[in-house]
Amino acid sequence: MQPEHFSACLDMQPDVRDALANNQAVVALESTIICHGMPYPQNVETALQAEKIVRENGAIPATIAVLSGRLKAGLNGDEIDYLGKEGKRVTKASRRDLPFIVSRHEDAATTVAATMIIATMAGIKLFATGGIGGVHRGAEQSMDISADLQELAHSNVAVVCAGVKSILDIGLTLEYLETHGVPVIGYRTDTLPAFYSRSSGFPVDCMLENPGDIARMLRAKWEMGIDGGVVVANPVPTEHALDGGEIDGVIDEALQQMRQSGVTGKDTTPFLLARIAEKTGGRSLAANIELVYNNARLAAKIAVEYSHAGICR
Ligand code: PSU
Ligand code: MN
Repeated sequence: MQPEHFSACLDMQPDVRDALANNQAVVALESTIICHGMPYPQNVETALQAEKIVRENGAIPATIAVLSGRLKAGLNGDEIDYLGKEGKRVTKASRRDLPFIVSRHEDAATTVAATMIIATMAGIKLFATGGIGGVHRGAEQSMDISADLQELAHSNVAVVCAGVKSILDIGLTLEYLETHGVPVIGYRTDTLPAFYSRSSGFPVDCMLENPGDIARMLRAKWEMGIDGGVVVANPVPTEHALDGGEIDGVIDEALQQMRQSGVTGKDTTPFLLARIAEKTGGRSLAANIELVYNNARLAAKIAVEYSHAGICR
């Protein structure tokens, strides 16, 4: 399989490069979740364990970040540890930020959008994370809509996530995805999961029951030349789910604190995640970690099926 774009700024880890050259399964993992989504040391433990789960399920993990201006498709353990310890001192980079980071030889943690860009350069089709960005509540005033959604509109990468958190406007996020032609698959669920809880009540476009069906859907989309990403929504495992009503109350309080503290822009998601973890006594963090593992597992299974699926041939 040839990378879709070659970039002289891209470094691929040897096992990632070899796997892609041999049409073997690879799963991208993001790094904003490491630097801005979780505290140290849970962030490093989660990132390493997610890589292990990807391997146990037959795929090669490629954790993506920018180090000294080099786009990295695949990090080693020391690099993950470095990012985890640096945490919020590392810039959170989305599409608009990458040119500054690269030209100034800086480090950056990549959001879903920036990770999709680098995955596309490398030729990686499957990507596992916790949650995607979306249309924020009150976006009709703030215009705060994550660049993740525009990237999903254009980049040919499937993002396995636990749905959309209710720090966002879930209904508007789904409308935005529909407008841009981004399919939303529910894995064994017909409603969109709400990250910490298993259902938001909003219907998904299509429920699919197994990784092979998802892989064939992806082949069909991209072999027809219908460019753009796909959201694969995978509910948090039942035993780790939080009660939807409780978490909504916590999120409402956190949103109020955010408005009072004047936090805006790209600082909003990290601020809200930290407040929610405080208010749930760490239970939200435990759920977050488990849903990342669950997504890494599913993404690896889809990547394996994708590597031998052929719908149109
Ligand atoms: N949701 C989480 N944890 C995260 C993020 C989202 O539960 O760490 C991160 C992802 O990297 C996502 C980014 O791409 O936040 C979205 O940020 P923004 O809304 O600024 O685009
Ligand atoms: Mn934003």
